[in-house]
Amino acid sequence: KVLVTGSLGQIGSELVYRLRQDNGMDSVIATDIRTIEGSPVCEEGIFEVLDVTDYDKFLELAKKYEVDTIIHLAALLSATAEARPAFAWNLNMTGLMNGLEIARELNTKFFAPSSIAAYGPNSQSDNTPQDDIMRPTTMYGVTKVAGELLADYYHTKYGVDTRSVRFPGLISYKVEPGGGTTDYAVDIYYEALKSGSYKSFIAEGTSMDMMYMDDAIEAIVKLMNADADRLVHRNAFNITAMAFTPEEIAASIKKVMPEFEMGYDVDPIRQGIAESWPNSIDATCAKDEWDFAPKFDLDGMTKEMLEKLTVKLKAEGKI
Ligand code: VAH
Repeated sequence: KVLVTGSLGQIGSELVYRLRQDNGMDSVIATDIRTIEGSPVCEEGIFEVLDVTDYDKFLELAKKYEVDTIIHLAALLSATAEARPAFAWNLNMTGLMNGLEIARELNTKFFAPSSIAAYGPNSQSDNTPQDDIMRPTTMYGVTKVAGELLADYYHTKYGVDTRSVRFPGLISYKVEPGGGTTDYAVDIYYEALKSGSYKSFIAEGTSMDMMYMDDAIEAIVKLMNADADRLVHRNAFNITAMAFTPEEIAASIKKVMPEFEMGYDVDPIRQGIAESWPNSIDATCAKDEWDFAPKFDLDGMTKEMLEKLTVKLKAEGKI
């Protein structure tokens, strides 16, 4: 059984759906700090309210359901963390430490995502290698590097089976992301359909790694099922499907919606965060050690997003 924290989030909601599909409705203990009326995450299968900073409750649930894997997704993303750095450190690191301690005590597998945000301005900018200098200048990035070091420590010192990936920006249509810097690449699809235009808060020419959510979910499942003997790295593997700038995703949308108009209203805070991250990272180790193989490129993602969002926004009466 798998316990998932942050199950109502952008990644959690899709991962819970996939794991319930793969292994049965009662194979997943979905948890989040809140409930959402009508969400299938809460209303189908097993759902428990959990604040991951509450060690006793976290341990109680892991024991009650005799979980063998913990997938810890509850955390603040980059822009939110930058606005509330002390709170972000406490949530991101206390939650992670609790999860690792419980994984050690109950001998479970453990996954908590890192991010391209773990790199900083003096990391190699293009095609950043798996093992490069990591001195991020955002609180989010600091929690991601600290998280990677903690997870590797629990593997080396206690033998806990910890595994992780450095996610790029994730694009999806089911549940909107919250508080990320790459969220412009999700917002643009909603606005293209709702208003036919979008004002990007990230400037032209700013390249960042991105991936469609289906590839991200497949990556988590594939890594957690990979043969441990093949893993040279553990926390955390670079993964990416593409890297693009705002004008490039706009051009991709224009191929489907020629009238779409792109504008810019740059947010200096999120632009500053974006500029501290790599333009593109290298995912060779993930491909070599556990056969990572993303399926969606930019035009494939644009086609899927516009099709699925049209259905969703029509059902919600928004277009
Ligand atoms: C963010 N979507 O923008 C997340 C992610 C690489 C970006 O970490 O904070």
